[in-house]
Amino acid sequence: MTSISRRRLMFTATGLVAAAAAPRMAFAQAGAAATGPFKLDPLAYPANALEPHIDAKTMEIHHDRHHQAFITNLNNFAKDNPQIAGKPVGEVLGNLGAIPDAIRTGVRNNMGGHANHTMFWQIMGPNGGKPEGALLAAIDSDLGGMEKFQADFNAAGGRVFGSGWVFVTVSKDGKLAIETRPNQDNPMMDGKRALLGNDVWEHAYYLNYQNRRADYLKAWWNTVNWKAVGERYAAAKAGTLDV
Ligand code: MN3
Repeated sequence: MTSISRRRLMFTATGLVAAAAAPRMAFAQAGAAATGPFKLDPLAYPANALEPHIDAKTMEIHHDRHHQAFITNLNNFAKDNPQIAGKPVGEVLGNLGAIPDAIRTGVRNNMGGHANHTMFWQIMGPNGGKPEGALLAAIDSDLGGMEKFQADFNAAGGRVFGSGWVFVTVSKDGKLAIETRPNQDNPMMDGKRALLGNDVWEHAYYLNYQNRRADYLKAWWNTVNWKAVGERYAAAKAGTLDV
């Protein structure tokens, strides 16, 4: 995430904002009714930019409705629990035990969903290139090279029962691992970070691929923005990767 969007996630429900983030806040409010501290960033590319691998309608429904629902739910929780908007998302998800019982599951699901989808939009894009440099070296040493990595990742995504995510997690020393999570859980919930991840909820692929998750997993690689993933890898090693 950029530093500006990270600051935006730190807005308090009292409306106090970091000065540097104020212009973006004003822009966001001009575009849609302000309903709370959590905001949905627009996609950085057109909804049809990932066709034919992911169709525009799927992207619109996924971003504008599914991700927006997490934001709306978080803003509702924040009305009575402004503390959930007062810290970076990674800190809140890393300490869910501090969240009141009544909203803990809701925060887990909706803030996890917000974090997962923010990452997901960021690591996709048209003309995504190929992994390079330190990232490619880590893929070779930790995941057995691109071919094995992609086959193992697709297999792990295929094994997720019901709804969930398949991730590549990255440790602070840059070590990579393929891991899955159920529902909208995120590696930040156990102190890790997602380098990249693919959404294997049916809403991510059902319009185009129906029940053929394996075909979606295979095609999805055409949408990955390796430049963005490389930047996330560098940020993870620097300790600055947020969601
Ligand atoms: Mn989704």
